[in-house]
Amino acid sequence: MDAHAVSVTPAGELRFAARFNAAAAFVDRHLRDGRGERLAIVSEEQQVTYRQLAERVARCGHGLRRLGLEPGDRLLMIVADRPVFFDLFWGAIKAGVVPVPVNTLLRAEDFRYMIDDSTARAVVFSAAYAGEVESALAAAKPPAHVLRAEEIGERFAQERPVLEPLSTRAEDDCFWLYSSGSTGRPKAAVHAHRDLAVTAQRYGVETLGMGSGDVFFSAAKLFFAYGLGNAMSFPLWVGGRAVLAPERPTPELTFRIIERFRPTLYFGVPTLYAAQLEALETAQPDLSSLRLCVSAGEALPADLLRRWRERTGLDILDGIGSTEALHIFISNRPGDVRPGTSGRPVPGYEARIVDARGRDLPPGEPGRLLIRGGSIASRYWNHPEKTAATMRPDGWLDTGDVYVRDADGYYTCCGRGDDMIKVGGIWCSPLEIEARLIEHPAVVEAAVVGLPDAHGLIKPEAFVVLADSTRAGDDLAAELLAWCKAALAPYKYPRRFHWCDDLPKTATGKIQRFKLRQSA
Ligand code: 3UK
Repeated sequence: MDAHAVSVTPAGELRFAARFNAAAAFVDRHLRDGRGERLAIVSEEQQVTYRQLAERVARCGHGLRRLGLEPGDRLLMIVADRPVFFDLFWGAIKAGVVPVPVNTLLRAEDFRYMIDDSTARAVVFSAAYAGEVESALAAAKPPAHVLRAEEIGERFAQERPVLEPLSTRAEDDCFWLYSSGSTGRPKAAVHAHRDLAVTAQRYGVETLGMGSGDVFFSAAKLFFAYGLGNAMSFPLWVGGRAVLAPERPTPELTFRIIERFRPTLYFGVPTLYAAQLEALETAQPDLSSLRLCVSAGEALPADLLRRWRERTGLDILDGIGSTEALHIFISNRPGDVRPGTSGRPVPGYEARIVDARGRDLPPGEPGRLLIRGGSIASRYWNHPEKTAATMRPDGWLDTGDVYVRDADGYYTCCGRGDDMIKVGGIWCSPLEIEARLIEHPAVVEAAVVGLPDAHGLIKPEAFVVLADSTRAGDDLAAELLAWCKAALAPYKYPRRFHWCDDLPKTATGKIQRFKLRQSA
């Protein structure tokens, strides 16, 4: 097998050449395959062909080396969704440098922590984040190099446009992604070269059915493992086209981009689908280029999917992924969607649901979700205990999620392990109550958390965002209570309603239930 080649066996297994550098497979391969003049990236600012991309990546790799970065050194990237993100990410990988893209929406203290935790040799950031990043740099142990993303092109313009990829193995460390849990500091999951190829093939090709004709638009940004796959590694794996937009993803922005660049695949998160649906009450964007929508990051309520289908005629494939697994490992399939579920394991992944003692549970019984497959991070950087607890030596990853499998093999999310509520000794999923609440026309968003009652017993309480905030009050509370009791098991109703203007969320749109618990 040629160096950096990868083949797919009839069973779908990926076989890697003894020498495999992901940048060769995702970027350089297209020049040999005659795709050099095709567009790899389009945006409102810039277009990049596969040939230009390969040259920019090579220059970047040379430039990083010239600065003195060596194989294994970390390059912390706080970079907006623009083509230079690709240059830096793949240029680093080609040179053996480890790119560490981080959430651009974080604050100075988070960046400070990541600069120190990663002992990054270089930090590169986009101008938009200068305020927070400069404060972080002032407080951190100084990295050897601080680079501006806007200056990379010019700075490395004189470098050679060809670079032999560092001779790595498929299982060698390739890049890191920080994973922010609900508690404690973020931890960096260390991913290998092969993880990018496995997710692109197993989920992208075999589950989504993506091909070279697809145009990919992800509302989730590149710094998020979800966006990194959707808008970068997936299109590059098949020689398709990525659509980038650096702005905050609002319904207006996503509609404008879809009309202008006519993507075939759109990747969003439930909160944004909800906002888009509201916007569709008045706007009539042309969504006819889309063949499929994808949702991940948190469970997509069945009612949201139903309304999206009704409004747009398009399906949304909900799937669960994680930073540790790199991308989606349980998913609905085109033509096989069970609303309210995450679907079935993606080819190449196995899933188990176990009790507190690690014993497998039968269908219908909720338990901890474990998964195994070819894209799981080897470890958390510098956290041997957390690695041992999460990425088990037998290959199983503890997702921290509580799931239930039905008799047909479909998996349904019951919430995070720590969000589940025991009511009268019975497991109760906050998501189930939330899903019911948002079916009510007065409710825009809802989050349910377990809070102690007068007896110190944990009971569900609801934090509710209303379409019309003047309706807040006892009458509406009574109405919502009856609404819940009409459709849910008797113990599954909110004991109290808290009216709020918005819900606390992570940068990637997940509701932070722990914050609601703390604030209450
Ligand atoms: C939750 C879901 C129900 C679940 C991600 C797609 O979200 C991603 O990664 P993170 O590390 O979070 C992982 C956790 O988020 N979750 C994600 N998707 C779903 N819960 N239904 C879903 N569809 O708690 C999981 O453990 O931020 C998503 C691709 C790559 C990703 N990294």
